[in-house]
Amino acid sequence: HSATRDIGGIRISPYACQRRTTLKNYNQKLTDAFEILVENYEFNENKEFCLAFGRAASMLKCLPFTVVQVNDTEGLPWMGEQVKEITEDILEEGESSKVKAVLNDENYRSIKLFTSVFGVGLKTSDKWYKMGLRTLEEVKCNKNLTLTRMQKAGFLYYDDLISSVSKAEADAATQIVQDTVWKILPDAVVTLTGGFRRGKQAGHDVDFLITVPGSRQEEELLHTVIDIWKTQELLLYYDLIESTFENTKLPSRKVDALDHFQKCFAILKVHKERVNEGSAVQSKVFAEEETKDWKAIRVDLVVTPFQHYAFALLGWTGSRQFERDLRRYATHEKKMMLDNHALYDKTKKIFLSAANEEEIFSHLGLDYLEPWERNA
Ligand code: 8DG
Ligand code: MN
Ligand code: MN
Repeated sequence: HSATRDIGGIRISPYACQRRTTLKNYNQKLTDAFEILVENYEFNENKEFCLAFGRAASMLKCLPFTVVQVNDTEGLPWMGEQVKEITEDILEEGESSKVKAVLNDENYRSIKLFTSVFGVGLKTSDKWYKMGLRTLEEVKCNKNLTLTRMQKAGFLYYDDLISSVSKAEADAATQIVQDTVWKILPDAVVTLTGGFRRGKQAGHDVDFLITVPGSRQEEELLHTVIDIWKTQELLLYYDLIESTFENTKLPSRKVDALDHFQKCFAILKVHKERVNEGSAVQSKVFAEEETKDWKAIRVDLVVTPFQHYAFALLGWTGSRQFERDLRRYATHEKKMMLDNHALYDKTKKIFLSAANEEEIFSHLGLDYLEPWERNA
């Protein structure tokens, strides 16, 4: 199952953290199909199948060639029977009946639609589906529902939030975050993380990591940032979560565990004049649409103490599949525990510190992967 194979001298490891996966995907037709299945199994809470198709998709993303026949995948890790069957259908018939069935499935379509609203997760979607609701209009008109503050914002800014964030918009958001943070603490380090750090040209949000080298001045920072944005009327929504981090805690065993840093999930008002798309299209849109000269953009801000910065950066850069495999690798191949805060060596019973990502890879005995090689 977890065999390794050589392709043109390139060793294909079952761990995504031992594969260089850039955004150049030669097998997008297959990986798109698998990711639809992953999503559907996620909705149905089938963890095993979720993992199986997720790993297969991630593996195909690193191949330096297009798979044209099932034989091309011979000996690759994670190519189980089910995966092979679907691969065969797509290669031979151009599509998979199983994937088509999912795309036409009423439950899948409803959950997909409902979870596209910021603040709506699986539980809420499931509830709405079981109430017989099928469209967002039906949800909005239903008088019996009480929406959370987050969901209200999700509906209010729905159109802006479902249209993906461009790199230019991410840069505009970065300017706003840096301007504000540096006004308060000029020494603070503000780093763009998430998909944009991996080189993606579009994303569903913009992720930032903030730290202050030296003293523990970071604790009040986020509160002050929020106050400033409020007076500037740039904050459409925010949820500030205080840190629950303790230095002595061992790294979490769970692969998908959330971290304990102070963070803020926000919707920022980004004025279109701040967005430099590098074309004349923008001003045209601008002229036709007189009423709204801004776009609502989802922003995640995470604040970390300086000594945990490298771990947080590695954790928040993603991709999710890369992170999962990195932790799995640490646990099973190194008897170490890794999470967004720290790395613990269970054999030596010590925490291994790191000033940058390179040092974490080195502690784990891994070749360093640049952020743009982590698109597993
Ligand atoms: P996208 O926004 O372009 O869709 O992709 P992304 O940037 O890769 O995904 P993301 O959902 O914004 O998450 C970025 C990384 O942050 C991802 O590898 C998972 C990681 N992450 C944490 N903690 C949390 C958390 O509490 N919420 C979310 N959404 N992501 C988290 O380490
Ligand atoms: Mn993101
Ligand atoms: Mn995010």
